[in-house]
Amino acid sequence: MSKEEMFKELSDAVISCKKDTVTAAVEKAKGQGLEPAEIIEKGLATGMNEVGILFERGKLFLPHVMMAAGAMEAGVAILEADMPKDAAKKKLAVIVNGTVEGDVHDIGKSIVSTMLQSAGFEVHDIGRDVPLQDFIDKAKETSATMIGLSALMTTTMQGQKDVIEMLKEQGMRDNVKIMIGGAPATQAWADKIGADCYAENASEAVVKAKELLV
Ligand code: HCB
Repeated sequence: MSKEEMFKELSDAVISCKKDTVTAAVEKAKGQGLEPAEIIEKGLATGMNEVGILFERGKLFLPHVMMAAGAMEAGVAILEADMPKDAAKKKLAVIVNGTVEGDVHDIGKSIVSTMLQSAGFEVHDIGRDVPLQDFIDKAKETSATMIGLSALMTTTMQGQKDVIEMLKEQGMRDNVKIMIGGAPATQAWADKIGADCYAENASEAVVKAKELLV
């Protein structure tokens, strides 16, 4: 089976909303030597985006989206176990990562945390629907030099801007770099709110976070 066919099988498995189908497809992809990052981004995440489109068009309903999300999480969990932890190695930087207040979407944010961690960052994932001040408090507590802010809804992306404003008010803006991500975020939005970088996906988040170290 070609890589493209395998990606399609992974994507279709998520659209099927069936956990067993997803985990079987992930095991098969692993067996064929595909990297965890490409299994997630080119396979599972493509399927999840398609689920979003079908939901928008009224072809799938919320329970289906929840089942597809659970199935994708089960697939990602298999891959997370294979990713290097490098606990003994010196950490590149400390990052606080979470999904902003009012927003429960956390699949993408968690993938970003895992990939940053396996790339050598010390990641403090503070979860989803996180009160905005908690990002700042956690950064102080852990001496983090980066904060990752995920928002999946147009109604919650304002939280990304608010954290930046709160950092300025609290005299902390120069101490931490801000990375933003999530489906409605763009480079233009990052520029507008004064974020240090925007990452479209987890691989890009690793590249951009490393660039911020320089
Ligand atoms: Co949800 N939902 N949802 N949802 N949902 C979206 C986001 C809509 C776009 C669907 C639609 O209408 N087309 C929409 C938002 C519309 C808007 O903008 N206003 C929407 C809605 C409306 C809602 C509810 C309000 C529905 C309702 O209750 N009526 C509700 C929200 C409640 C709330 O938050 N207060 C809701 C609930 C749900 C769940 C629970 C069923 C489920 C989430 C489960 C979970 O996360 N644990 C869900 C899902 C799964 C989606 C869609 C279908 C997929 C999101 C996803 O997981 N994508 C989504 C449609 C879409 O986004 N196209 C839909 C896959 C991951 C891998 O991609 O973009 O999250 P990602 O992450 C990428 C990337 O963005 C980047 O890297 C990640 C990995 O590559 N990235 C970062 C993300 N965060 C980063 C942070 C960084 O620092 C750097 C990079």
